[in-house]
Amino acid sequence: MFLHFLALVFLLSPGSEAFSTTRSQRGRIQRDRRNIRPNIILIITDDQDVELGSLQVMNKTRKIMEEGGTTFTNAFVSTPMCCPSRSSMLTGKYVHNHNTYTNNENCSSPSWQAQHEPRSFAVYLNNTGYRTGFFGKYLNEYNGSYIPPGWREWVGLIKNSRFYNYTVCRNGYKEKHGADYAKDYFTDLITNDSTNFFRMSKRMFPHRPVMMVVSHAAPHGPEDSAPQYAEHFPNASQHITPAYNYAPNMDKHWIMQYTGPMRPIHMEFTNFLHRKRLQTLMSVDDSVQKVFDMLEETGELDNTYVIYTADHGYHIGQFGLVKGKSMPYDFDIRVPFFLRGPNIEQGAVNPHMVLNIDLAPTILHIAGLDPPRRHGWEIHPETAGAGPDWKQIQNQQETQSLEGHIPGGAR
Ligand SMILES: *[C@@H]1O[C@H](CO)[C@@H](O)[C@H](O)[C@H]1NC(C)=O
Ligand SMILES: *[C@@H]1O[C@H](CO)[C@@H](O)[C@H](O)[C@H]1NC(C)=O
Ligand SMILES: *[C@@H]1O[C@H](CO)[C@@H](O)[C@H](O)[C@H]1NC(C)=O
Ligand SMILES: *[C@@H]1O[C@H](CO)[C@@H](O)[C@H](O)[C@H]1NC(C)=O
Ligand SMILES: *[C@@H]1O[C@H](CO)[C@@H](O)[C@H](O)[C@H]1NC(C)=O
Ligand SMILES: *[C@@H]1O[C@H](CO)[C@@H](O)[C@H](O)[C@H]1NC(C)=O
Ligand SMILES: *[C@@H]1O[C@H](CO)[C@@H](O)[C@H](O)[C@H]1NC(C)=O
Ligand SMILES: [Ca+2]
Repeated sequence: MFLHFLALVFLLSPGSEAFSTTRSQRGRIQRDRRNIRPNIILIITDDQDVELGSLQVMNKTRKIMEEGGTTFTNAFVSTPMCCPSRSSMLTGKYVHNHNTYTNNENCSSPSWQAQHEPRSFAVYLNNTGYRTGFFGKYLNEYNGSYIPPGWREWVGLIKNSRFYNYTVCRNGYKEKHGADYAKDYFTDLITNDSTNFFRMSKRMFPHRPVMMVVSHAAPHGPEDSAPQYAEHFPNASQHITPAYNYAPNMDKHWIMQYTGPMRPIHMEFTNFLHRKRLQTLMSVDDSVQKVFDMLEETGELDNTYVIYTADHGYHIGQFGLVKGKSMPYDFDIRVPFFLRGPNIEQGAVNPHMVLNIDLAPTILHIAGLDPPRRHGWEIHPETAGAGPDWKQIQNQQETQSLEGHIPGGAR
């Protein structure tokens, strides 16, 4: 923003003939830009923790999203499991209103397809002229037999996360991938496809805003890293938090009362798993950099919002639980949440609570649409840096969320 301002001042100072031509052209482009609604890019990772320090190794992402945007330090998902959380992200609804309670039953089911999927944020954005694209992991039971409504460009992974030997549905056609890094590595494939889509959209339809989702498999299992990162972090130990191997816990729910301390072989496994997860995230870090570079190259950086988050957190040894998610504790419900873009304060930290159900309303708000009644509440870019108005908005949010808690109530 500051650099942008400097450039403007520079351009407005009197100069040569050549200079004034540039100036008027630039001025026209600036004016045109102001009339174009912002682009929105949502980057999602699969099973990425906050508590186990996975962001510590993502230097590029932190530079772009943390230094370049606002960090929400109290971001949570309402249900820490893949398909339920993803269904909430798409619709802005709590699980008890979209009825996807697990990764199997009702995940991408006929009832989901009939009742909820036609009301995802993509549908509203496409209907008002956004060029929409989805790239990557969708819902665990998605089988590639259809293209979900609202997505103009669709590269959806069939079934659960994989890095090699997977099939995607590419605009209706099933495309099989093998295990050749240069051709098939999933993180790189969706990075290439999404950035190409954005560039092509801007070339062919320079006046239309783009909304795209880049939905990574990392750091989910099978944790296959790119070959160049396969030896990284030999002794990484960020997962050894105060809760690591703290068990049993008689003051917690029944599973925790029965879960005892890990054996040495389990602890060795936790170190191995943590290392593998970090290795896969290096390619996501590169991906975020590629998306950022593409935005700079196309001149769209100043008119683009980027959100980075995950479908839920993760545990590796916390309270003696060797690995996994779906527990109602900080390590599983907390997620990374960064937002950058026009009017978003850079380097700010916002401690107020945001949820996965706030994503859809936030995206609709940024797109200039009046969010239909949902459970979540939108983040306003002007106050995202926890400015003076935030509290008022937060109060509204709390009122709304309470109403949303009534099953079968506000939809
Ligand atoms: C991230 O940056 C820090 C500080 O410059 C450096 O020590 C570390 O090696 C970097 N990590 C990676 C994975 O590049
Ligand atoms: C699936 O969703 C339907 C309607 O949305 C609901 O009636 C049904 O109970 C759900 N099934 C399960 C197993 O939750
Ligand atoms: C894919 O899922 C749809 C329902 O969403 C179902 O009708 C169809 O039979 C499934 N196809 C395959 C190949 O499993
Ligand atoms: C996008 O919206 C346009 C205009 O409402 C509609 O014609 C088109 O079918 C929609 N495309 C998708 C993929 O939903
Ligand atoms: C991919 O499939 C091939 C052939 O079945 C197999 O040899 C290879 O180990 C698989 N690779 C991965 C990473 O799954
Ligand atoms: C992605 O693009 C890069 C640069 O063009 C290329 O080297 C790489 O092989 C591509 N990867 C995939 C999986 O398409
Ligand atoms: C990792 O730990 C091993 C055994 O403690 C040690 O020999 C090695 O130097 C460490 N590697 C790094 C890169 O710190
Ligand atoms: Ca997940």
